[in-house]
Amino acid sequence: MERNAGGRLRVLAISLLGLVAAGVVVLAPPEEVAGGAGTAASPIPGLAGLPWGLARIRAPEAWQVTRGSEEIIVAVIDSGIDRTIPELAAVLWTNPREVPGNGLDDDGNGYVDDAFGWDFRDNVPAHLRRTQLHWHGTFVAGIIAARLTEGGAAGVAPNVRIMDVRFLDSRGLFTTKDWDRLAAAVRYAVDNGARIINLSLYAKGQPPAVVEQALVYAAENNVIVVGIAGNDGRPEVLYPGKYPAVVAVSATDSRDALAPFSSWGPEVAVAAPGHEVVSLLPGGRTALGSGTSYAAPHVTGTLALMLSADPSLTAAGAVALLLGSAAPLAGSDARWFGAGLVDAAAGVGRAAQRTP
Ligand SMILES: [Ca+2]
Ligand SMILES: [Ca+2]
Repeated sequence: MERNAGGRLRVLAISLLGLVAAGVVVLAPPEEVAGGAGTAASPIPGLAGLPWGLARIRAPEAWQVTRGSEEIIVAVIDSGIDRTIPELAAVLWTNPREVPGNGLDDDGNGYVDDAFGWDFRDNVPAHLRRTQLHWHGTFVAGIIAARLTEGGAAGVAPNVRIMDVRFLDSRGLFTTKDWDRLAAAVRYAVDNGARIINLSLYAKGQPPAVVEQALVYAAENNVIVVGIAGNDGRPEVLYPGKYPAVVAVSATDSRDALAPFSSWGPEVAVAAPGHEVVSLLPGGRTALGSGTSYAAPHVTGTLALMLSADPSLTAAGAVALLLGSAAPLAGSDARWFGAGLVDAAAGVGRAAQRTP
């Protein structure tokens, strides 16, 4: 196992063990983030400063067509997003039919003052969190859509809009008591205009039917759900990535090898960079993180660019183009990488060609 076990990881690992010992069987993303201020990915020749993952999926070439449209909304169902980071504040979704802070459900969607998304952990509007944010959601959102900053992090689709839907707790975890929250979070994203949902989380064991029903609801409403293979490093894709309604993503390293922590199996749809990925922590520091949680946002961002290039694409149509344009990896096993490494330039190119 190639894990950069920094202090943060050790703290997290201890808490995970504590939960297992307590008989709580459902765990969420145990990715590690090592570093902080001053850490950065190794520069790519000719692309100095750009995170290697973005170069590898050919995001700069895709940006020649589009950097994303503000009409395309991506829901990040995760641990919440730090709204104070300028690179993310610029791309966060606002609910156009909800007046914040007036105590009224102006748009009648069942959520009072959800002007900036909803926090299903504290059950308050997304900007009124009561409990401390875990870094995971900020890191994931940054990979999808952070505005490029000099020498810092950048997202795949920096002009789309991110809907902040908090689900994971302050430790980045959830338990078996939370399945209804997850289903509600998925339905919220669908009902409020998301075209894509990023689900960088996994569970031990199979969720109850309410979760799959929500994911099928997303598919029926033309919403793509991108999930993860999991971080067990074993030949078993974990839920919810295992569901047919989810585009399951495995993680590669900078040599296009399957990352040692990445789970794999026949349900893997596509692979993306997930080892030592550059993104943002709450507060705005740049850091490296490793996990399938950070591979999925590369795919989510690519799909967001494709939908920006052609908003008339259906969810199924976009996924078919994504898989058809992925780059096969030499000597690969389809259970490792699915259709191959996500290729944003090819995917966006094909989507743009569809437009009359
Ligand atoms: Ca509302
Ligand atoms: Ca209101």
